[in-house]
Amino acid sequence: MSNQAFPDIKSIPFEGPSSKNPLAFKHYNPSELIEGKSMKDWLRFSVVYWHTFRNSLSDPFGAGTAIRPWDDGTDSVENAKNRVRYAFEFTQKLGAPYYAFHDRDVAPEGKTLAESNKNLDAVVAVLKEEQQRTGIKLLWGTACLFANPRFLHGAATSPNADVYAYAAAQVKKAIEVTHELGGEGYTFWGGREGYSTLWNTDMKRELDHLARFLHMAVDYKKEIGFKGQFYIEPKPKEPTTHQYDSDTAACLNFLREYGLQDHFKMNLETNHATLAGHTMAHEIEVCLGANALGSIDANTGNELIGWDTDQFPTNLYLTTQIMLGVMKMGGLTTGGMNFDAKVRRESFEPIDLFYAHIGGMDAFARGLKIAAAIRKDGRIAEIVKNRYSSWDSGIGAEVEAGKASFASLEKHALSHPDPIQHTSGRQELIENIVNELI
Ligand code: XLS
Ligand code: NI
Ligand code: NI
Repeated sequence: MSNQAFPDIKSIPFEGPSSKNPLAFKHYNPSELIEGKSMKDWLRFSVVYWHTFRNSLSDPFGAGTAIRPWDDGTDSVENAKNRVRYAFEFTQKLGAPYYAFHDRDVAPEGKTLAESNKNLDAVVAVLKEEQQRTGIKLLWGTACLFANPRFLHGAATSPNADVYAYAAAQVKKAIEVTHELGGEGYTFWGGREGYSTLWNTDMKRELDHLARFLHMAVDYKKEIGFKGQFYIEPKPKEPTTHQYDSDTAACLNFLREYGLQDHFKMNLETNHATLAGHTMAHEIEVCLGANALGSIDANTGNELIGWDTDQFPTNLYLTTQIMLGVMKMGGLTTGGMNFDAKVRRESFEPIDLFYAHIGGMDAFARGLKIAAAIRKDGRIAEIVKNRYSSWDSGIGAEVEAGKASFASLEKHALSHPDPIQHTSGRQELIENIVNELI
């Protein structure tokens, strides 16, 4: 094993659309300005530790296939520390400015909580060194509250209070190390917060506990002066039958019900949106309406498979719609495009990690350029504007201003011709314009 995992790769250059070099970007040109902001700043790419450096690519039917020469195959702290160097080598050569991790991805769990914390501290010291050496920053940290069997009934929604306390202690530590590493956010994905069957579940009590848990997290964040953004990551099912954070609407309702709405934004993941029976564009719109779009787990599912396949995003309609949403809000602030995605079990060679990320980054760069073209073109915006033009004056404006009543609306309806079949929706025309600009 050399002291580099990829000694033959210096960095992934931008070579433009005509390049045939598989280890070059065709569209992601970090310094290129789009609407006055660099691609790098619009996209804020992030590599995830769990899939890219820890996923063995096993599935329920077979063992892991991933070849990762830099791993010695043990779960030792030494190996974990060593792995950090290779993770940063990869991320730096790729040119991604951020990474994200779960506590248990980066450091092995010990026999006791105290030992796990000690292991984590040892690896965090190396993460810190590597962040300083490379300038790569932490997008968000999180705690793994789903892998260990102690969490089989959930963590913050466990029926067992000792498990709940353990989970709180683990999150406390994970927030501390995220803070220490200058993380820009902290994610709560409800690993097993949900139920397998309602027959054994007191749902209301579990939700109350979850809300308490999050309130304590907010309190602790303030106490230690952690300024990063808290995110909730919606997902409707898997591993549980029903996850409480099932979609953005459910999360927003929960946060409002428990007075937590000022402290959390969403970390939206495409594959979770589609599992919920929504498009990613739908989830983004719901967030935008509530000023709650925080960050994006950039992946995609498979249309024919009903679980979280976490594939790298390559669909330009998807990336275009995501970027239209992000541009509408003027760009992400603390969040980024976080590749919560894994290579297929058949793509087991280390170099496949580069191909996967390059493809995802180029797909988003194209999505960004196409979204900018759609905005500049203006025809779609014009169609939408015209579709609502009856609200700009007259009775529509009166309703919007709160000046109408059922009586005034009835008077209007009786004195005007029947409004049958007004403006066409122009869906096909809009789709043609999108295809023209894609
Ligand atoms: C799993 C989630 C997970 C979160 C982080 O489906 O996507 O990876 O992003 O805990
Ligand atoms: Ni995710
Ligand atoms: Ni996921």
